[in-house]
Amino acid sequence: MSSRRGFLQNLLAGAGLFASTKVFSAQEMNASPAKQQMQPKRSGQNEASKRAHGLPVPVQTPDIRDLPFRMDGNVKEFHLIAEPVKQEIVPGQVVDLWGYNGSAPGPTIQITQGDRVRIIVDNHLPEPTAMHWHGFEVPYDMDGSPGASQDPIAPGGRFVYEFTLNQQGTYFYHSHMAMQEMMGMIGAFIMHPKEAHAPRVDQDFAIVVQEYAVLPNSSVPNSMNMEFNWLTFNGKSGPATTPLLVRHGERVRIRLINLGMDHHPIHLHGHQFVVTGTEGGRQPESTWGPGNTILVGVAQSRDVEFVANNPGDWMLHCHLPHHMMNQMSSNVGPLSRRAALPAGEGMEQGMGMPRGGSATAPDNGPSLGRGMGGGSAAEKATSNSPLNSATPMQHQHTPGPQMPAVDVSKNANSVPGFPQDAFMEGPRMAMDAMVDKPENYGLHPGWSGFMGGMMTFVRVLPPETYDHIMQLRQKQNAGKSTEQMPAMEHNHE
Ligand SMILES: [Cu+2]
Repeated sequence: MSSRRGFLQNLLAGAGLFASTKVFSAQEMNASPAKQQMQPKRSGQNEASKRAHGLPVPVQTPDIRDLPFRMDGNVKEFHLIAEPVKQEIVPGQVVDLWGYNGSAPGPTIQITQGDRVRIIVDNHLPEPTAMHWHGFEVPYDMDGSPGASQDPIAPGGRFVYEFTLNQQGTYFYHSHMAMQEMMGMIGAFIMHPKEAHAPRVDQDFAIVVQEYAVLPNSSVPNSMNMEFNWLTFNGKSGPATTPLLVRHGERVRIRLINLGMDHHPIHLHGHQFVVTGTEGGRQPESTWGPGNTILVGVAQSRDVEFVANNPGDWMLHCHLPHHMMNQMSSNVGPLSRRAALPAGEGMEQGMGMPRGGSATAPDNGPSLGRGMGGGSAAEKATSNSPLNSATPMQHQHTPGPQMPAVDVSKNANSVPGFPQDAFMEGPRMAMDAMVDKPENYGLHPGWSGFMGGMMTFVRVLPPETYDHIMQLRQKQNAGKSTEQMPAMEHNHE
């Protein structure tokens, strides 16, 4: 993982703005304006350090690395490798996805408005791919639309994209093969303005939201499903998502990016925010209105900003109920309360469990009803609609005051629909330890039992706690080498 300081050095070296990076530390870059005013002015500050306060802070993508780059003259050169990846969504749940450079979503790319950028894309997939730069105003032959602006990149092949970027905002890159998108092939592409937007944010985060249908007995998502059981923020489901850490009083931006089959209403607890940007870039301040839920539609991005003026560990999550859960079918209903499920052929057939191979494998076609041949048309159309039912729907009148008193804790099983949220205290506590990391320091005991799917925390912390967690994180990262460019053979003519 490249450190923030490393990123800044690269960013600035690339932008060619400053000869020396000594003049501003990561701390100075992140200090809130209020905090800076309280600190006595240090001697030795020069023009550069004053100007540095006008630079945007680098974006953090929790659980996802930044893509490193190198300078080739005045060109920032990146190297993306489209490849199969093993993505651990929660501890023990490793899914076979397709992504870039070892993760899905792929690493985050950060550039500055005006940069000349070269991105070498290698295809290590067994089928053709093409890289589309979503919303980029680039020459047509750089658009990455297969069959139109270019031929697809063959397996083992390479395509070199190069363009100058004059936009700013929250963009993304993705494969332009539809079903490859459903396998995870997307990544954030942040275009920073040369000068930070006002009011300047102290913390800036990016979250890519994705969804997968991973059927029982399979590690490969069924890219044809319309209902999803694994919902992710940056390739992790709660409680494995890494919280967003901010100091009390800081101004925060969160950039949400969605590429999947659903639109996600993302909700923040404890604060009102304003929407300051879309996939088209910064929005004029006259459009900002308060809210606490933002619908991030498919192929859209939304930037929200707020002042973290309310201390606490605030949930940030998609509010679709099924998207706040993991592996929904095994969480709900009477079966979820059995210590061990009775095994048998009946369940396998009933749930359409693939036996070997993925849901997209040929042997599983008939059992999952995805035959596309003439035979499928012979199936009889059926409907469960009440309108077609022989018995008309009956209205039930609730007895109201005559309702007998029930001790629900003793008679839970007599309540139709029970259980919906079946948990046991033991596993809950154990899960806290399983997902332990510096960023989770001090969370409420048992917290992890209530986090699933597209859920994380915005932790608005006292400065001391924030600093303590940063120290813990530094300790944990000590000795880990920083990210290098992937090796490649490439000649510049
Ligand atoms: Cu959702």
